[in-house]
Amino acid sequence: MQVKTNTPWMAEKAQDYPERLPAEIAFFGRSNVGKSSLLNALLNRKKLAYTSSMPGKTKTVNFYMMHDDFYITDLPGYGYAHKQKQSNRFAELFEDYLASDRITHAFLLIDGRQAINPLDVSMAETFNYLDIPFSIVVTKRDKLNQSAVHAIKTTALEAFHVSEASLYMVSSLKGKGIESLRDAIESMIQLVKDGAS
Ligand SMILES: Nc1nc2c(ncn2[C@@H]2O[C@H](COP(=O)(O)OP(=O)(O)OP(=O)(O)O)[C@@H](O)[C@H]2O)c(=O)[nH]1
Ligand SMILES: [Mg+2]
Repeated sequence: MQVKTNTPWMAEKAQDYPERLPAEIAFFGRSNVGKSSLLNALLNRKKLAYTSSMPGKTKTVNFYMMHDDFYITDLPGYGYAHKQKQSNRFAELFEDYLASDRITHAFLLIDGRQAINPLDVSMAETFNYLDIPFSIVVTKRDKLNQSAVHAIKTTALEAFHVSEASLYMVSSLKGKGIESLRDAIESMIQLVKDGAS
């Protein structure tokens, strides 16, 4: 899996999105959960997508064009807005993007160290409502011991009503679980291609 261009196409509004490609994989999740870090880990790149320990780093829909004719999009985090004006802007950005009918598969990232947030559950409900297939990715696996891993798995399966096959545990920092997530994305893309031919 390789990125075509080093700079993403950045857009806030639907009219500014790039031309569609056969598939689009999107990373959703609360601010600071590790979306941009995961993208870098998947692509084996250290600083492709900007990351920060301060929440609110990503502010637009960032489209990364991949060699295999699909986009991965990195999104702002929800649940964090410094100012009301920004909060309204983000609400519109998400509304537009979700309604765009572009998303082939969404990955909903949750931080393994935190309790599942109602915002995450409502995000999953929105995917279901809009018929957007999604999987859950538990991030920062390196911060969890064995019993915490077990606990978050059980709660996540229940909270999001997904099967175990749709739950990934990753550490972008240590590279754990990255390979199997990459494989899963590649299989999804292959399926889309097979369907199109
Ligand atoms: N320990 C650990 N820290 C991580 C991991 N992934 C990300 N982080 C840290 O979490 C913080 C946030 O990472 P980002 O990738 O910028 O998070 P984001 O979800 O893109 O954040 P926004 O763009 O603000 O929504 C950074 O300090 C990262 O170094 C991980 O696997 N393990
Ligand atoms: Mg980010």
